[in-house]
Amino acid sequence: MAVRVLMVQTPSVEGLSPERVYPIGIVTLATHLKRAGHEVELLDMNIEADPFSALKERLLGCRPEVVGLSLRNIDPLANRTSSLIPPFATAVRLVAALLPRAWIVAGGTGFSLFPRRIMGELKQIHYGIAGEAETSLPALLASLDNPSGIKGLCYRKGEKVLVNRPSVDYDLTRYVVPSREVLLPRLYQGINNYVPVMGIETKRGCPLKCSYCVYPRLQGKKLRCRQPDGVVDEIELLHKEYGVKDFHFNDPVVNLPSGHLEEICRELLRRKISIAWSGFFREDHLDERNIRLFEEAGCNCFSFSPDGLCDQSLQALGKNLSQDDILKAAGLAAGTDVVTMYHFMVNVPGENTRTIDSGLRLLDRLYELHSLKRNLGTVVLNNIRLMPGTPLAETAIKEGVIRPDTDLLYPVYYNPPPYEALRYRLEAYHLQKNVFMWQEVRQ
Ligand code: B12
Repeated sequence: MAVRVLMVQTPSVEGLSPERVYPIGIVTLATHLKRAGHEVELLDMNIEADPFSALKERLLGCRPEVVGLSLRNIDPLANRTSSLIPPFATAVRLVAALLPRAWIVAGGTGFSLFPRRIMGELKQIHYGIAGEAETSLPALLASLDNPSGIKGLCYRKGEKVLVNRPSVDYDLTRYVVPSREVLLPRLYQGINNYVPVMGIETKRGCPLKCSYCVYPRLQGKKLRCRQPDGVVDEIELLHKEYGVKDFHFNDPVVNLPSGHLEEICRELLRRKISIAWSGFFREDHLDERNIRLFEEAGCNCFSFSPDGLCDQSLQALGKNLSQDDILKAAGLAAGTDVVTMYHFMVNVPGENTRTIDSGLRLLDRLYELHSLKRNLGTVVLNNIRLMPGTPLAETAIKEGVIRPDTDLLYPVYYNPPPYEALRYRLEAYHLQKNVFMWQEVRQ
């Protein structure tokens, strides 16, 4: 039976932050729901001047039987201590108050990281789906009164919240391209300064074992790749039909497995599609040939997240990467006409005067390498946000940095003494180099 559904992207950024992203998760789900015969409307609260009035208006105008609330981000990360749970909780309460008979279903990455915690607190949520939901959400809509055996389904049994094992097997070789007709890309034009608004998935899954990261938990450990042709068809369509010129490849790591991104790039070149794109690259899978190919095919930013600033930190973070790998990749990227960004974690387990010194030398080397072409965009330095179920959260408990019952739903960073202020010191060190490089001021 056809159900009337409103899918809502709840606030993903703090009020004044201008960088928004096109909500590919709910657009993907709306596409699947429409194919299953449901009537679907979408609302992205992030592009509304008055998000809660917009939500109220849409709820009363559309009168949905099911409201899907997507919680993408729990908090803004980046050392900030604000939370996106309060606006999410408010959205839940508003739906329940205005439409007491509607089913409220929650999902999204933020929700998937804390399904029990969130449903335990927000009793108005009837169901949740942890993880990907292309198959599970249509299955839930077909059995709202008595769903069973649905992957990732979060449901209540008395006071308890039960969570089925999430899906990590949506077949990406049969990927259904999200229909951008349901939420027009032009609504997002001109909002951002840095981040490409439009994301494209070329794969899901991450086989790496970084000790602080939740990506394998969100998408599974196995790489599931789309057909390169299909990815390029999607880019071509977005470029021709909607005038999109700038894309972000939303994969956890864009150049894994070797060969897949290369095929996409060759196809972009073969079809002479002139667009710009970016993604997060793994250092040890770059070489002279593929980096040239990536540049030629439109890469306009190499983002690296080596995270560890020296070999000991890289090991502590489970990166399976060395400082030499970072420098080799940096050398390759520095030789292109593309901007490079580096992300590092500061005050990681085992930090000491030697690791700090080695980290400073690495920053020196990166700036030296990039000084010739002045193509180092920035270095982002963060403390690590502790996430439940990660090896680092266990370490933090063992070290007494957090208690076993510390509520990780709200921002908690790994930043024990005596190096709590290290981030500021490294930031000052890097920022001067960065500004001096771009302003051509000699030190
Ligand atoms: C690509 C990406 C980015 C790109 C986005 C580019 C773009 N234009 O889209 C960039 C690098 C710009 C970025 C930025 C940020 N990101 Co980000 N990002 C990702 C990443 C790797 C993939 C997200 C994605 O698009 N997946 C593909 C879509 C299709 O999947 P999905 O959204 O998960 O949707 C599926 C399910 O969740 C579910 N679902 C979704 N909604 C709903 C709703 C309902 C009702 C139901 C039932 C199901 C459901 O079904 C969907 C289909 O299967 C994730 C990590 C990951 N592996 O998931 C982090 C992630 C989502 N990002 C995160 C964060 C925090 C941010 C930033 C705040 C970081 C920062 N400080 O700048 C910003 C915020 C940007 C914004 N405005 O929202 C966190 C969120 C968790 C948290 N700690 O809060 C994640 C999980 C990464 C992490 N570090 O843990 N990000």
